[in-house]
Amino acid sequence: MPSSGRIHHRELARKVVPADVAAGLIAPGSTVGMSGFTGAGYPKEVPLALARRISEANAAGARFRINVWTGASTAPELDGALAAADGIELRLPYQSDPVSRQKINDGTMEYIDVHLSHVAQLVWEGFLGHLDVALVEVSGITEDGALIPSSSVGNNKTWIDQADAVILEVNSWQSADLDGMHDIYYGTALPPDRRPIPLVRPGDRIGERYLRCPPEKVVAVVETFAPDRNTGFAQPDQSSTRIAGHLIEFLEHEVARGRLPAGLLPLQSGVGNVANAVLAGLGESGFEGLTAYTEVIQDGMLGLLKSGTLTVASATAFSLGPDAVTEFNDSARDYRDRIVLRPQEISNHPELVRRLGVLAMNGAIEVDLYGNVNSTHLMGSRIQNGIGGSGDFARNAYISMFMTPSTAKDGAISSIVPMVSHVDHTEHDVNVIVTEQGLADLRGLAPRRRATLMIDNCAHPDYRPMLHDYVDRAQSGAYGRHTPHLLDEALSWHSRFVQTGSMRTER
Ligand code: 0RQ
Repeated sequence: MPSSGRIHHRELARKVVPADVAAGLIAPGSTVGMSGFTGAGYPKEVPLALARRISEANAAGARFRINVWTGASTAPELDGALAAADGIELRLPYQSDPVSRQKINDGTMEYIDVHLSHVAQLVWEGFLGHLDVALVEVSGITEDGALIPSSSVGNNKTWIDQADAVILEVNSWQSADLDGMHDIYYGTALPPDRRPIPLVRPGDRIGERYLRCPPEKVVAVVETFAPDRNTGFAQPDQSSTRIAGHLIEFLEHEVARGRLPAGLLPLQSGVGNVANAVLAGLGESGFEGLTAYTEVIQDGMLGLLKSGTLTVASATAFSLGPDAVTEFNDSARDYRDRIVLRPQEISNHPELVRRLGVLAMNGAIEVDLYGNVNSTHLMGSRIQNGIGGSGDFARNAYISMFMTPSTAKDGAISSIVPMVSHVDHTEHDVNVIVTEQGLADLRGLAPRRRATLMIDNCAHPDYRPMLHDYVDRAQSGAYGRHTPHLLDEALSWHSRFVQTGSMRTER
């Protein structure tokens, strides 16, 4: 019998089983849609039990692998354990686990890197194939059998709707005060039946409080008591603090010029330490009455909500370091009216991002002279994480900003390069680039003017002469002078790094 007191539906209470029994219901070759988004709300015990079963089967000579779909990244108990057991054939739509990353880059695990707002549509359309099982963490089950979501919503609605069978993990570690924070919109449809989504302010509630799930579809329920596990954020270093400073000065300038309202427009902030540092910086600036229409609520955003600088935040998940997760869990009730957690096709919806006029701030790996951005690949072929929601926001934002330190690997790599080695966000979707050196506002500038600004404002001084030299020679020698490139040299910085360990030349 259930012991957590979180399962109030009789029939579902009778379906409680140990994790290894539930894992036994997942057959080799299955496609499993799991909950989980940036280390929040992922199933914690069934994937571990499944990884053990897969390891044993594979050690005995079988080839037991499954396809894993989620909201976004999860944690070591899910991605790490299944990847270490060689149990994942195909992974989508986003991950940031080091073991998985290694397998993907070794070519032994397939990975499809998808815009996060597109996933549900791809599944409904049937492009991704059949979904066998939905494995979803919830924080409770009501008397009527409705599911109270946990610390992320992600694609859970779609998984439950589309899968043949549902396995639930009911995690009583999750705060009971999450109840009331979610807004599950059931109004989406495929064309030609789509209707406008009736959301005009970040805090609007347009859907239902709970996830719907026919009880007969549930084949097992597992009770857990386990924390969300996320890596902590580093204290902002000098570089991140300077990036934050430039960005905040830019926003203040836009307000002073009358191009943004005093309370700005809804903020979106991406993953990583730099993004978190910008949020910390906003807390110390004079801005008030801010709002967020974003994908994840990280430590910095929780801090802004706590101080009252941020009045409301819409997202699909939390992404909190260990201290912030405990703090939030102890005081979830205080935040309940100011946080709305939505399915990721709504939190990241292009229609809504464009209508609200979101100010998008995302991390870049490298940027080229003309403003094309690579967010995903190191040296053109090694995936780091994935595009995540950055494209959903950047393409549709009111102002699309990208941030990166000007160098990586102790200065051996310039993050400002002649041509990016992989393109995620094109020059047409990118407005502002920020490094610790300064900020380049590329709006309204033709390509050659952008190049000059990128070099003088954003590149590291050590690399400026090389970049100027490239542009000067390209302008006189290129096939065309609109976006001048020297084709033999455009990616030579990357190949030099691969060969010598540095992008620098003696020239
Ligand atoms: O490698 O760990 O081996 O040293 O790349 O670099 O500086 O730790 O990056 O944590 O700030 O993340 C773009 C990856 C930045 C992130 C990215 C090397 C560097 C290091 C990582 P090492 P940092 P950060 C919505 C928004 C896509 C998803 C997104 C990201 C490693 O922001 O994943 O935006 N974005 N989602 O040394 C070669 C360069 C390099 C480089 C850094 N120019 N060339 N290597 N590195 N610059 C939220 C969601 O979607 C969930």
